[in-house]
Amino acid sequence: MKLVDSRVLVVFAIAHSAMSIEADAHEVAGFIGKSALAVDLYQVRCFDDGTGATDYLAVEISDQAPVKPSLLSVQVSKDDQVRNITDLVDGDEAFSRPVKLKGGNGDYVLSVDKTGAYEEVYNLEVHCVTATGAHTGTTEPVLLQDQ
Ligand SMILES: [Ca+2]
Ligand SMILES: [Ca+2]
Repeated sequence: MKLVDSRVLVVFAIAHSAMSIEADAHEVAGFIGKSALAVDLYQVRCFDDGTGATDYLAVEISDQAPVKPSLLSVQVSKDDQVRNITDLVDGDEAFSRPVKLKGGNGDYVLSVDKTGAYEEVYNLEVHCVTATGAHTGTTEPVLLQDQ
């Protein structure tokens, strides 16, 4: 009887940790090339992992060292809606304010661009959020275009 109990516990622990990972924010480390016209594209899917349906996708961007004159921005789009946010301070390790797009469950496209011809390193933080502010199902962002 004790054996059975511990097996159940192990299965529960694995399932629980998988859910926790799914519910956490997803961070992407990116690199964008020198061209002033360079754009990196990602796709993220929001879904109900049992926490609840998605109300909006929130994305933050952090312009990492080295410090360069160009500013980095991320646009979030779904259906006919687009929202933009820019990290105004390069190399301070702090993220921009979150850009939020109320698009429900489904696929969102993130595009990262910049204001000048400098190579840049950045991080993105991505969360699908319910109407009550809980983190819900968020897939690992897929890189669609790397420039
Ligand atoms: Ca930088
Ligand atoms: Ca910053």
